[in-house]
Amino acid sequence: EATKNWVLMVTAQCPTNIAVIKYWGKRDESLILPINDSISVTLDPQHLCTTTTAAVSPTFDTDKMWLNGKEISLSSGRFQSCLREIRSRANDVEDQEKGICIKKQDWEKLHVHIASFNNFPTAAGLASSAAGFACLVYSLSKLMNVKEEQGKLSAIARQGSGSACRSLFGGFVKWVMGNEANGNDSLAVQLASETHWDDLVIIIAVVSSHQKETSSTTGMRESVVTSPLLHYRSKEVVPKRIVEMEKAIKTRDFALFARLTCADSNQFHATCLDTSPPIFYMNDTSHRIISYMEKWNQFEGTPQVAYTFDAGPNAVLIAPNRKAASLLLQRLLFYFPPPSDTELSSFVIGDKTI
Ligand code: 2P0
Repeated sequence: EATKNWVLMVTAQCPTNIAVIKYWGKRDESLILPINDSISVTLDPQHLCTTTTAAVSPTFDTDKMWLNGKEISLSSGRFQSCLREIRSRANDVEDQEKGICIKKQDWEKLHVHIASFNNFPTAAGLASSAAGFACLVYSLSKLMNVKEEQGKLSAIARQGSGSACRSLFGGFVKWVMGNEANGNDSLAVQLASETHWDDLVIIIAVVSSHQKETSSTTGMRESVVTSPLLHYRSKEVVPKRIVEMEKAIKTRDFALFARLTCADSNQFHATCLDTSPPIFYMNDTSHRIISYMEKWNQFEGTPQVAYTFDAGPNAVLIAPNRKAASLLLQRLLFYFPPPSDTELSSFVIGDKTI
């Protein structure tokens, strides 16, 4: 008689991603299907990443999850979709050393425990759901010996949170909106690997770590219903920008990359302003950063830095290389001087020490 006290577990790490052509708006709320393609860059795994351990044992009597040590509910449709989709693709798993043999059909009865940690503040508006759902889906797929290729897994992560599908790949990633009603073709594809343009340096200036007032899910729903600009953007602007951005990435054309990234961030925030009632994600400090960066780029005649802002006031600044990044840091320190007793690894922008 085999022992029932075994636990089998898998740990995975997944970085977050930053969109340079933004996703904003769904055409299907429950399957999470977007109204336009988007493109992102995946960060290095040592920064802003989620680590998730998924475990299975015959002694577990329900599925459970902990986030940063606190138990959270798995009852939402998003968690349930991810769990259901992964379970339905599970395969036999054998660990001879431990004397474990799980048959494909056993997975329907077995329960999982999932523990997830973010190495960054969850509430800081730094795309925690992207890394979180990508890591959840990936760790479960390894635990259950799911054999789907990464693109298919991305379509499952998408059902947890749209932007999560892009975190299944490193480097530059495109989320193809797809056109099938079942969403099977709405998935991520890698445009370029993490080594293709590894001179780029990404600096995140935490302007405020307060939780945002309007969640992305709610915000984009309101934009779809009320913003004429959003529909113009998704039909007329984004398709052309996607082609241009792919070209900029392929040829490592920083000037083109920076122009498109800044323009797309600004148009995304314009659609937020065009929403009724208007949504303000950026604050005065964000606006000051934009104007400093624009002035610098204009002064030099060619872009030195790209900026982009998501559903919050924090700035994501992208420099073409380490030299430009150090000049950028000098500028940030000049405009937002830290108090004299601050260690140089952290400084103050707006109301928050980072
Ligand atoms: C993006 N954002 O492309 C855009 C830009 C924020 C601004 O994806 O409802 O958390 O879970 O699909 O993915 C944030 O939205 O929304 C987001 P859901 P998600 O990165």
